[in-house]
Amino acid sequence: MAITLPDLPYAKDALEPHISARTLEFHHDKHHQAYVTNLTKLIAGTDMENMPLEDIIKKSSGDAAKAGIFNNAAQVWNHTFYWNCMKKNGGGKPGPKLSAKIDAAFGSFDKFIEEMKNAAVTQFGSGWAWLVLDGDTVKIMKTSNADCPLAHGQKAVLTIDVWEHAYYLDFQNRRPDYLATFFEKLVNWEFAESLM
Ligand code: MN3
Repeated sequence: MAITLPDLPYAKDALEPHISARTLEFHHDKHHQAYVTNLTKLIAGTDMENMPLEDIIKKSSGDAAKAGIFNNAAQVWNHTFYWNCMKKNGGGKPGPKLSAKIDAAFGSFDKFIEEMKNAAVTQFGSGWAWLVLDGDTVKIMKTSNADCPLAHGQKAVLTIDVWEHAYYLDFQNRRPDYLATFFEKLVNWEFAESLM
């Protein structure tokens, strides 16, 4: 199974003025593509060459000798998932199934947003903030660099890329502004609900 770069699920300018076409040109066409290209080279001729991406992530996780494979494979997966977590005219509130889980876990939607933003803003350096499904319960997780819930037996429901390349052209160093915009204008709750 060849590892390929999936198309963005929207036009490059669909998220403007919040996330620019320029950011998506670099983020999707250069960064995401580079992870695909690197992974393809790293697994060529190995027993991982024909594995599904999820299996490559699980098999290479925690193996220091396969750190390069893990990092690139997880970044391929993470970015594909992240694109789906945003849409044109996003924002609003989750659907009924996810809302019920969020209320049960955090007390209220507003409290969840506060905690998710806090996780994302306190992720030191590069990484990701996630909402994950752990059994029947949702919880917040943050990961460094390429690490992802799949490597920890968790199911991702929503993610925010907090590597600087995700927001620097549009927000410079203002990560909190990027996070506020993500939840007010971009988040695709229909996608998250579809995973319940
Ligand atoms: Mn990124």
